[in-house]
Amino acid sequence: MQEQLDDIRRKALDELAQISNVGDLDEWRVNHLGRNGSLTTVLRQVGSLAPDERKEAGANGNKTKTLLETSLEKRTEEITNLVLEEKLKNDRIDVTLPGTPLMQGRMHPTMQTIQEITNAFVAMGFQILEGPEVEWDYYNFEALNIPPGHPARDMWNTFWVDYEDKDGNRPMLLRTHTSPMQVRTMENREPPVRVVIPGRCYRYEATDATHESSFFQIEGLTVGEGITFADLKGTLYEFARRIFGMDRQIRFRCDYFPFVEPGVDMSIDCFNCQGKGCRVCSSTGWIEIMGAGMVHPEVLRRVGYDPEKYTGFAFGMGPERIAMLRHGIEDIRLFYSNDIRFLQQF
Ligand code: FA5
Repeated sequence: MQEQLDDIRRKALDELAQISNVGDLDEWRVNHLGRNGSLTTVLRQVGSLAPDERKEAGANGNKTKTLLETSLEKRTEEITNLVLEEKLKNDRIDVTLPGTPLMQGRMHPTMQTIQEITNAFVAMGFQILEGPEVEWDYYNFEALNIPPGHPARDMWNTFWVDYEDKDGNRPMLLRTHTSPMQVRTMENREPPVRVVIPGRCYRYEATDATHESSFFQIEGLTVGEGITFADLKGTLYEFARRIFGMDRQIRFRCDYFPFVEPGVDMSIDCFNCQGKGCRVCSSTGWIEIMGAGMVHPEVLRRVGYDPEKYTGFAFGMGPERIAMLRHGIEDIRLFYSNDIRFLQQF
């Protein structure tokens, strides 16, 4: 029996040394240590030996079994390590290589400008509000002294919404300016009012370098007791200095908007040529930046404010036009053409 055990041990260990993958190891285990394996078969004969041989044969058999089992464990570990090493060698990652850079988002230049402008007004005690882009004719026109058929409607080319009331009127539209929020704000609160309202507007425009069919405006409204045109000038002067620099001059000229009286447009002296005249200011020395005026008494009366007691001023500006002036952008259509090369500059 000792000879048989020696043979099995030698053969098994030789085979084991040749094995190089985990699957073959299992086969080896079944062949030698399994229920019908070579060693198990020999050990099964121990019981039939004479009692004086049995003890020694049993001890030798167990020794061989332990040897084969520990050799299997060792070889398994060796092979696992070899496989792992091979895998590491093949799958090696150079962690020092630069990765693929992620595109980093940033704020759109219009939004940056809106934020800077509204911040300037917040610093002067204004609150920021927002309002609906699909608006009733009443708020966009009628409540602002522009009844149906009024020629002032021609100042704002309009996208009407496909909705008719029972009389066949089309009372809904995409708002053409943020001024309807003047009325909505006053309907919902008592004076004093001091708000700025940024938001998107829509006009049926033939687009060109300074006109888009969808653009932003920032509306401003202040109503209280004893507010005068001097407050309008002082506030807008302070705004212009905060946004365009300390040395700016401002100019007001009469303009017509049905919902203010008097109405003005406000210009700043051209920061490019200091008022001398250049391409940026069309050689005038001045750049127009917004419409403004004292809130019309009729608008105040319509929202239930007493125009004998309260006065106020309102203004409306286009942030894209202001961004164009500040950054020297020549065409407003660049803002919304989704050209990442343009947007990445800001
Ligand atoms: C108005 O819309 C008035 N609601 C402004 C106002 C408010 C006056 C309160 C008095 C009191 P206007 O149509 O001029 O005014 O537009 C105001 C600004 O919006 C313009 O100065 C311009 O900067 C911007 N804007 C107007 N139309 C366009 C357009 N098609 N594309 C880009 N910006 C525009």
